[in-house]
Amino acid sequence: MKLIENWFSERYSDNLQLSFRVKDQLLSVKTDYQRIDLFDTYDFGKLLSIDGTVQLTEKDEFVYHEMITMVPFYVSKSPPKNALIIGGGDGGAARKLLSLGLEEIVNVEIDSQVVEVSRKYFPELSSSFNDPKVNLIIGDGVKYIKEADKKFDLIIIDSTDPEGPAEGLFEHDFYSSVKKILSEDGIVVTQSGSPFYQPKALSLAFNGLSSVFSFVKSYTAFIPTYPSGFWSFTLGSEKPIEPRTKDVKTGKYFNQEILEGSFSLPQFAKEITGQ
Ligand code: AG3
Repeated sequence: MKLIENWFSERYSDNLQLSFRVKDQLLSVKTDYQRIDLFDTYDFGKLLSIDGTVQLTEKDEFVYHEMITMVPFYVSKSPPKNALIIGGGDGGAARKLLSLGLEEIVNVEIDSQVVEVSRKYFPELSSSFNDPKVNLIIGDGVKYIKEADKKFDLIIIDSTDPEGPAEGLFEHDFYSSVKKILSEDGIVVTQSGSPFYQPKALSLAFNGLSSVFSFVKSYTAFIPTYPSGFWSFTLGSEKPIEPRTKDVKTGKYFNQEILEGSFSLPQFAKEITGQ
């Protein structure tokens, strides 16, 4: 008879958490940057957590990875040919970009252990790192962007939340160095948190990008394993951000209607972005 059930919980506040019943804990390591845990959950398959926050699960990673790649791809003035990913050590964003036909992808992840864990437990996502079109660099994204001597059509900030090591990725100075390495029609996207539970993440990203770029827009997606299940992303560009109206590929979440509809924000979210 089994007497003990095991659960992993992400705590949202002192009074609220989301719990996953787990079959097993596959890994727990403290790296130079953060704590990484991996669980085998009943409902969502393998789950990767960093510092106690859900980063991805096998079952719903497709929503996040499609939305952080396909939306910027299909709203940018001309189709991006090369891209820079900051974070994204699981390989999920790079994998989607390859499927969109990008010719060159630089992926800068600060923590080599995220890559190692993903290679072992999420081989489908991390297989993108074996593609010769992807250049994986283990290093500090902020430093890379400051020193880069080439331009990118698409820059994706696939980071953890702005509490902790990723804080600097939501600041004006960082966005202005991003702008310097974007090509003329280029576009940047960042994950910007749950509008309901983390309004500060969204306002930081929106205001930070607005202090640097002429055009800034936020959009949202349904991601069941992130706080509140309602997640935001924010784009910045020097060119108008307009959804393409034809020849748009379909994903498992993404389609033409989502491309347009994800920019319709509930009033409370609009107000966070000061609109
Ligand atoms: N990076 C963003 C995850 C943010 C989740 N936040 C939370 N659970 N509180 C996802 C990495 C996937 N490539």
